[in-house]
Amino acid sequence: MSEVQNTTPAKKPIIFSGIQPSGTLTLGNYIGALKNFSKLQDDYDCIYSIVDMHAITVRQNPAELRRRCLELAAIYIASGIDPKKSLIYCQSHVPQHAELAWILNCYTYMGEMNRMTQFKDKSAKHADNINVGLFTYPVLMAADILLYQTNLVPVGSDQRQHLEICRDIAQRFNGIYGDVFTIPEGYIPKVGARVMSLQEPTRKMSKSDPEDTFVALLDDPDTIRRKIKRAVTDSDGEIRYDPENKPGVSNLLSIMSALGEGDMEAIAAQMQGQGYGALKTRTADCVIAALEPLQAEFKRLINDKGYLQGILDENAKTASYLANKTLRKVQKKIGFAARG
Ligand code: ATP
Ligand code: LTN
Repeated sequence: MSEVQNTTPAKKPIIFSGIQPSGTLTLGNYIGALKNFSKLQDDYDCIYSIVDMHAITVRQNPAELRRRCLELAAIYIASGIDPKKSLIYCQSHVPQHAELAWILNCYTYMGEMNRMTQFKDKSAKHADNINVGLFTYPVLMAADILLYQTNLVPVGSDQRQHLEICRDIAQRFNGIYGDVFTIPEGYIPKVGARVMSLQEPTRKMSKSDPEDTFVALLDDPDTIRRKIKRAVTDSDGEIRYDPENKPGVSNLLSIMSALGEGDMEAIAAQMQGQGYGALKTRTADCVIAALEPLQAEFKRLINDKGYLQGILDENAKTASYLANKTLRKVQKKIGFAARG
């Protein structure tokens, strides 16, 4: 008897990630996260959210927040994410995120949240608005990830601790109710997982810091050149990869490496005997060339608001359908009354 051929295509593993529309995207966001999003879309079913609910843990101007959400959709697409292959949508359009986050809040301990370093950093930065949302931010992030039975989460290394807590919450829940959630893994780049500030190279480059500390994805070539020229280095004059002792120079070397110039030591060896001026010129050339195609595509897309809105609307429906499957399962497991 011949075997029946299974014609159902194998289900691809699932990727979920999100970026906050909390400011102009930086080179750090690009190298640490965004650059990898489009690369993964052939081998995974990818879901990329514009996490506006996370963004409001810090006070936002309403008109700007609305504009930035649409801009982030355009940036996602301009970076190569194909909205026909991957889902791009606003987190606030899919109410299941908030619903699952509430449930998971009841399975997360104060002590766990108290250990989160991002909460400590952000409370210090926004001492006038240390709200409860900022405190439970990682629980909402866990809900984002777990709703879609995510296998892999591409993020920069600053999100490692949040991913760990997400896995802990999922394992705790599964321990009580059986295998409800897939336990996700992080996908953190080897080079460029933590791009440093141009002005204080011992701190992470961040989109909510002052302008001169970061390169914005949409900065024009002159601005990029100027910002990189002014980047803080050191006074010993030697081009060498040594993040401990030479954080500024090492940051420029890893930016180039992440953008495809080879490994840091090799670039440093090629540039032996040259000064920091040459290093900065080469870094700027490399960044400008890497961002140029994205910027051109962004300019085209941002003028087509109807198209962007259509994608967000359509994809939110699909995301909501997928999210509902997990949410219903969770509600049933914990004993919420059945619906008629
Ligand atoms: P904010 O300053 O508003 O907290 P952010 O710049 O840290 O924002 P997020 O929206 O929180 O950006 O992060 C989006 C993605 O970019 C995450 O995967 C995060 O790990 C990554 N990322 C952020 N900053 C860097 C950086 N300096 N280097 C590498 N990856 C980064
Ligand atoms: N907290 C993340 C953004 C984020 C996220 C997610 C990333 C929110 N939800 C789910 C990956 C998966 C940050 O970068 N600050």
